[in-house]
Amino acid sequence: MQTNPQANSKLSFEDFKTEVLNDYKIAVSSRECSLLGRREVLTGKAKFGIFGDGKEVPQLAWAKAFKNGDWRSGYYRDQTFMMAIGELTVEQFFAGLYGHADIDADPMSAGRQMGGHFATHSLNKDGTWKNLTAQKNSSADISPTAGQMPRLLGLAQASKIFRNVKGLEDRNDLSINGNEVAWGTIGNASTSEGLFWETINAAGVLQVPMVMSIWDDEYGISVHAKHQTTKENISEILNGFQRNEDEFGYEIIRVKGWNYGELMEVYQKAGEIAREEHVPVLIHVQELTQPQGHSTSGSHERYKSADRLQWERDHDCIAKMREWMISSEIATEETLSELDKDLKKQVRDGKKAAWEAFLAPQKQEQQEAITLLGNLANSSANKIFIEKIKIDLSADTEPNRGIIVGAARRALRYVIAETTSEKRQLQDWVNNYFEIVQPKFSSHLYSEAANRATNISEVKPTYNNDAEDVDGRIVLRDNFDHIFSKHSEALVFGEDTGAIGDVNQGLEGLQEKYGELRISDTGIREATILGQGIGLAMRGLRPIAEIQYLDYVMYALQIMSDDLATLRYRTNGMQKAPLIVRTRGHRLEGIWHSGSQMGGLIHLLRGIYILVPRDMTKAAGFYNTLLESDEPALVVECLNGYRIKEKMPDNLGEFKTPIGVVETVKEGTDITLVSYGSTLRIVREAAIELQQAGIDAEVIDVQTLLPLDLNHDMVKSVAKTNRLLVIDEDVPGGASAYILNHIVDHQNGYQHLDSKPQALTAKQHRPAYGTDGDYFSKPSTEDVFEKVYEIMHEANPSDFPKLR
Ligand SMILES: Cc1ncc(C[n+]2csc(CCOP(=O)(O)OP(=O)(O)O)c2C)c(N)n1
Ligand SMILES: [Mg+2]
Repeated sequence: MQTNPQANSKLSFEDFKTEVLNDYKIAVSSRECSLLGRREVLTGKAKFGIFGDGKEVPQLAWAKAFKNGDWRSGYYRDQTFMMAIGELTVEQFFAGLYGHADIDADPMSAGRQMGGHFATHSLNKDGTWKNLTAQKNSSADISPTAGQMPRLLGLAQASKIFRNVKGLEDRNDLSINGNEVAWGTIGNASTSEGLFWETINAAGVLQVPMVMSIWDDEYGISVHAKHQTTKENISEILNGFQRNEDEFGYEIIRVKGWNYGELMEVYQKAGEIAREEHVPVLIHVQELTQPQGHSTSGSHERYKSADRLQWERDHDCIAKMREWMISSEIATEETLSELDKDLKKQVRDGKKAAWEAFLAPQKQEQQEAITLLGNLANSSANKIFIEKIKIDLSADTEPNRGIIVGAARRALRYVIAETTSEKRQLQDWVNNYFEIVQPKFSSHLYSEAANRATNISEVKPTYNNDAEDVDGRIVLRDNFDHIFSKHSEALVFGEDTGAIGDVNQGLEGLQEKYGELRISDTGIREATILGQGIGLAMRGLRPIAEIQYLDYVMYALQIMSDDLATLRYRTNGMQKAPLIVRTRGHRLEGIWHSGSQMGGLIHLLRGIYILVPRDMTKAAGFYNTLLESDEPALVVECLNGYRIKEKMPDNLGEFKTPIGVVETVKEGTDITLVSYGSTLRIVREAAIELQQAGIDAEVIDVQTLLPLDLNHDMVKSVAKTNRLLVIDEDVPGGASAYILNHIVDHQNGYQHLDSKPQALTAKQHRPAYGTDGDYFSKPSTEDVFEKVYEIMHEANPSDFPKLR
């Protein structure tokens, strides 16, 4: 791309003009979308609008430097970029704004995300990878500001892995020699978030091909830079990251966001540095504006001074580009005005087409409902009431689906006592409607492909006659060895994961064998360890991100919940990140390092599997299962289990623990005890003691909390014993309440119960330190024994007299 018309021949000046004009068209078209988009919200056709106006010109420059195979991780201002790379049309823009629940109409999210959240498709509709190096890629946006940063790190690091790790050379569908750049964008105010700083530091340490653009318009909604950024200048305070001859770091560049020529040069240069040298680049794009203010929720006249508003009008990037085009004789004022008019019309037409396409299926469904309501009215004693519902529905010229099916559902109440074929028809229509429409809003939380994790069958560990008893961590370590030799795309990273092979030596010696890129140490930065994993997984690698202790998952929890857990859902199954998060938790010592906050996790992480293996063989089996599939999971190893002896299986790397399947570890007839993880050992001990007291308990290990007991085996046990106690070391009302609810309600266990179903949990507070801290904070063998005994006493006081 030439940027200096004076220096060129006549012919190339013509080419240059065409290119600039084409860019201008994209910018104006994008601006028009923003202007009309706001009107659509204010007139009630769309719910909320946040647009890219004022940020158009730098995005044209970025799009030119962005190559096939590259990745974007950005935020809601990037519509012009998406249009410039050919991944967003005017109709699609408006389909997104209206929430059109069809992936072909709104390829960003099938209406699940508000407009301004962009994505491309990494997967085919059958769940298989597309050729990612033959297309331009955008990871799916999330709304929390700076939430795009951690994943950006992994997207960039993947290029480094592909370039330097042996065994991946033939994956040209995922990378071509690691030449891909990951491009991030963020608003100036969002650089105040910790995630921004954590990512910037980590990318500097890792030296990954990442180009970070900061769109600086001096505001974050109403809050000025003076409240956001020290010295009001993000690139100035990042100066210490600048690389020099002796030290690695960043290339930091500043540029004015309305200067088309300079922007073109800067983005070309940034792309080259990142792509060729694998060095991160930071571009501070200054002097940007917000012509319509932040979003449709407010007006910036309330908080910007008249001077500032005038300055923004004077520095509008499109107006500036236009002036420059006229003064450099690229186009005349008249040509551009004509063009503006045409573009306005094109956008209006696109908007209209999108609205009609959005409404068409709903109008058809409305007609179906009206016909059926009419038939029902004519056949019913309550005709007058049903007729009224029908008339109201017919009067709605722009009906949404809730209105349509709501009318049909309310009408059915008037014919409860009637039996007619018209009633049957409407009932069938409503039921069928939910079958078709509900998945539009609820599908793809987990994989729906044939190789989904819950479809991977169990393979039991097998043992030689002379199988050795070893520390649990040896089973894990030797199984990981098999994993890394079998899957060249697998890698693990975390704090102390590399050189010493994790704090419990479950990866001992593996860095020497597989190299520092595949078995690696990271800084203490849980959120970006997680993000690293997400980005690597989105690019087709199989990362295992290690969070040293379950207690410190809290630092990564926001990213797990907002980004990883929603990825498949928010893209309607068009992107995936099969990341395995490995951690260790449950009882050890103290307020931290003893965490078992499973209730919190299972509620915040729907979309991720949560696996709670009771020993290291089970844990290893989960890793083997997960690597056969492609879904994200959190595996919580028992922190107090690494030195406990387990028999060494002879089918390492092959045995698989099934996901969503419980295991009965002791059969019994008097009561069902359900537990998991470290607590299960205590429950098993208690069961032996109970046996001696004449109580025959059945003990079930749930093994996986998400999903829980897909085969409904737990209720079969309750049907036999008629009594139920769930035991765990979470707080009262945590995961134990979730399990109880599952058995009693979801599995209809209430029908079989002769005693009140109960839970035995840890205390409300966190566990105190030391042996007694543990005893008086978490359930002990005596607690389990006595709780079970109390239930039996209540049922049968003569056989089980009061204990204490
Ligand atoms: C974590 C989080 N906090 C608050 C918000 C609400 N919010 C949305 S945009 C925004 C301001 C962002 O400003 P900036 O990063 O400068 O981007 P700009 O909109 O100015 O381009 C805020 C506070 C959010 N989305 N996420
Ligand atoms: Mg801003």
